[in-house]
Amino acid sequence: MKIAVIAHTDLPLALLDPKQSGAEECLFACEDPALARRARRRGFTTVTGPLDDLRTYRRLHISRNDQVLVCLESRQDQDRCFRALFEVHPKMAVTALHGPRCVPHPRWEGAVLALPMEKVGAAGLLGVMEKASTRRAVATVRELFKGAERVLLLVQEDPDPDGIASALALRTLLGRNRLSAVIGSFGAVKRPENVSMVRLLDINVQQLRPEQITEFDRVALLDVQPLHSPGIPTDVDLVIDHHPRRSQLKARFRDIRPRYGATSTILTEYLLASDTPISQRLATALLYGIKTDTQLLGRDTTAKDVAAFSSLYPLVNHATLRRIDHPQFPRRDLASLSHALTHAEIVDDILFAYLGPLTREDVIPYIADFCLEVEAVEWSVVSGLYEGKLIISIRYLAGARHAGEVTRAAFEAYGSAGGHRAMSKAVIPLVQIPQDCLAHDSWVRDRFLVALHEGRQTAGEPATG
Ligand SMILES: [Mn+2]
Repeated sequence: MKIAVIAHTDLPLALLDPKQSGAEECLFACEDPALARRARRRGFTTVTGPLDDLRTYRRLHISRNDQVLVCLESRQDQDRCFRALFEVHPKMAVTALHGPRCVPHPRWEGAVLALPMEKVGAAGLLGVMEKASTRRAVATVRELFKGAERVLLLVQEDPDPDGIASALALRTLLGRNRLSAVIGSFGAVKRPENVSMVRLLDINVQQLRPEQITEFDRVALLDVQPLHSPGIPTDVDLVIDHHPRRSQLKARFRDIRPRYGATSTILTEYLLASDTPISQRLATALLYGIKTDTQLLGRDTTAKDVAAFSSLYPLVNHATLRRIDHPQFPRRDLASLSHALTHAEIVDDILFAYLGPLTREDVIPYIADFCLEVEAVEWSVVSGLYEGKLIISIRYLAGARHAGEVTRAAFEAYGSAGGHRAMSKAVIPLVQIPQDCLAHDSWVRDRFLVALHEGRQTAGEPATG
């Protein structure tokens, strides 16, 4: 993409730096040779010629995918320019930056986007002021941890990607390593995706007992506050979080932004504002933190989360990210998988598969996703045994029914059950399954078919066999 500026004054030279613009070439068209010289010194390729002469615009060699900024201080000049410009490039995207006394004539409304000068100034200014206040916050945080020998970066009891990434970012911001700033939790990293995150990114999350807090000179809470889980101290040095503020909290530094989708977004702003280099590993962790907390920028997302996500995206190791998100299938479960697929039962458009005992729970939803790919299958109902519980993952392709409601109707009486329109889950402790149940697979199938059938009847749909 090229950017072409058409101007009479130096103003665009102050606003636009070709090196920072991201454009492959920045062009500058004007009538005054002295102005053209100044533009060349700034890194623009210049074209000098009358602004109502078609040849001037031909010499720009721009096409429809390029962008034009017109910055002329009278309507008369604008009209001369637009007439000639659109004669040469009829479909060009044109923005007219203008002062209060030279709003482009309404006849150009469809073709030219009018941008009042004061708007550009305000947007840029507010962004810079925000950066200034973030820089101050970073300086305060660094001051607070200066001289401390051992720092604890405490995350939630079931450490999640947002908490872990935020702790890693704070450690980087403080210029510390894994010995001088320990990432700690009162629980273990449990979810399979989170386990692969810390393994693939080589992040050590230490499991601690609450009384071990006294071993540290400073304590920081990330993505967590007191009372979220027992043992989280109420009197700490720093809290950075995006959950609503807890009144019990006492902290020497506090940055709580409940509107943000992720704590990782706040830390990304800290790193960017302080020009702290972001390694590929850190960027991958932070992006994954934002991604999981916002469900891929879907839920509870603000423009800030999107901005942080976009800044991190080019720095990320996408192969690693993919491996975190798609945990490798355990070899030990391969036999149960092949057995389940061979014995999968298809009733109408519903596929039932039973995996038996498993070493990891996430295999079940993974296979449920996979089974939905089978020809003519609209529902997949995949179950398996994990840690004394029967776990059922349901996937639904079409739109008329609600997977969560059917799942609730089928299994609510025995355990937890529910979900969304297209995916749902039930977790049933084995002790809750009725004594007369002979086999888990047929029990799941029968309960599910009854619920689906009953739902169809109440919905007034024709029941199918
Ligand atoms: Mn979070």
